[in-house]
Amino acid sequence: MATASIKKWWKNAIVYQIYPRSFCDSNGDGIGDIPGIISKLHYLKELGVDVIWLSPIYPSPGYDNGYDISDYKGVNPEFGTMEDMERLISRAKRMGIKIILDLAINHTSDEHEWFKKAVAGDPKYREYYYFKTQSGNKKPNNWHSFFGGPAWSKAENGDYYLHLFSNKQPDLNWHNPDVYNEIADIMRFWLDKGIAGFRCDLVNIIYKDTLDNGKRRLSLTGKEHYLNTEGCHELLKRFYKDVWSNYKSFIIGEAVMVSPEDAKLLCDEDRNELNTLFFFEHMDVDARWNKWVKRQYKPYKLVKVLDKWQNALETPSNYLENHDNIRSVNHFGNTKEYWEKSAKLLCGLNLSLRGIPFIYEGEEIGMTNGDFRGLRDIRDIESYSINQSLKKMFLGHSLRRKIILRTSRDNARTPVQWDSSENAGFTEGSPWLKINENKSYINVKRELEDENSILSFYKKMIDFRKNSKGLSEGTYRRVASPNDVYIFTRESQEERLYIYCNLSSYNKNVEFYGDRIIFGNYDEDEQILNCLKPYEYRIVASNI
Ligand code: TEU
Ligand code: CA
Repeated sequence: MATASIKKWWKNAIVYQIYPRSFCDSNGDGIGDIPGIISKLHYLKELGVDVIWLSPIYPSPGYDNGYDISDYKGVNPEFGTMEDMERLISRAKRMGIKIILDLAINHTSDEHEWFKKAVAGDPKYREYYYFKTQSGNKKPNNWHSFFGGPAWSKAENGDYYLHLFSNKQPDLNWHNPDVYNEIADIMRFWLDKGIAGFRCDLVNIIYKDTLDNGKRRLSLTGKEHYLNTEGCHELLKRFYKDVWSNYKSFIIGEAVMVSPEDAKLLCDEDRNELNTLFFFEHMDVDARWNKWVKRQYKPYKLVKVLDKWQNALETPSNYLENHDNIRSVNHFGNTKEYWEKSAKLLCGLNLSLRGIPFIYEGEEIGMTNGDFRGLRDIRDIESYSINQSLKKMFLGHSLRRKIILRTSRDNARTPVQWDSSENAGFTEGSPWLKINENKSYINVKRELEDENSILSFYKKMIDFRKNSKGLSEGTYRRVASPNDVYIFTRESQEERLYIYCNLSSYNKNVEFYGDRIIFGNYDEDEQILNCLKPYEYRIVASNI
């Protein structure tokens, strides 16, 4: 019993994602860094965070903000030194906070030594990637890249290489045992330094079973050759046996395009692969055929998808926001009339679900999408690629501008708003990405002082969850409810909690179960019998 609970220390953790570039800048160069993170550890501790997931901190030319890694055993000088990193790990440890790193192992940067040696003709390193010699300009196959356009580009040696993301991110060849050994070694290197695990980027697409042409599709032609392959499962089992289980590490996979059935094969406990994973289906409820072409968001669809995943996974990972999507309050809330109320509702929802809650930097103060003036304010490589693809489809500037400003990943990457000063307390220099003008109101300092703020609500909610067996360990069951309202129970041996979430901007009549309201974002005077106000969140308890 004891070993089991030590092994699964992460099961009740509150995880906070830091996008280092945008978190806190300590030296005035406009870029967030590790000393900046260290300076905010007490803030995170106060919030109730148990685990920090750091988006990549390794050396990188930065075309994809660090998801293009050029040295897996180093620290990006923009972020600090290895000593800074060691200091962060030990300080956090002293405060009872664990650190997990982001590991992008589907691809490296094209500036990684391995790739450079490969292009220079070293036969050993050529086998680390997928190179193809072709006559003429015919690409080796018809696969698409995730960022739009073909998945093959020509290297300086004239050969084509595969890249499922940008041409600055060549895919690793996981058929080669040397690649496995290198990455296992890198994982041990960091685990020996005291980190607690990894968030493995794109982990379900690393192993390509063949390089044959794919069935032609509107986007991502070729995907049947690399999604959730048997080879991928074998690699994960090997990592689990050779590395992860020896360190009792927490391994969360980012799994693209998975159904619950695919996901279970990647993270059910008896499979000995991942501990849990990020699925995407709920983030795409308003996507038409990809996330750049949106349809109107319908809350009942979100409810349906969340319910499906709550029932499917042993330990779901719950999140409403990250560095690849727009801000959750823009996505699922109402920033016009109910900014505060809807941000609190989303907090309540995320922290009431069964599984591990993830909070993304700035979400806890209700940060909103960037207020970019035009495409010139955008830095994201994905937005640039999409712009190029849209141009090829003859879309005019104003339409492209509209699409990109609405969906760009930079919306969630604007610097964290610490106070209302000119650069929001993020930097003393000039920030790498435009800071939102609403910093004058949406900022940590003001919200710390206001007991009714979104931030105060997060603190109370985290505290509530930690002290509630029902929320942290209980079972989950959905209760029938009107459209756009999500009602479910969380039940432990002692208590049954009814969670009410009105995800709409309208009053909703509901039936209340349980006998006493114990938590929520409602206003005492405003309460109406048998009715949830817009974006109202409530927990009603009953003893068992
Ligand atoms: O994301 C993978 C991924 O699925 C997203 O890139 C997604 O396809 C994209 O955001 C669609 O808009 C991971 C990282 O989280 C992301 O930041 C990186 O750009 C990507 O991998 C490539 O390494
Ligand atoms: Ca800096």
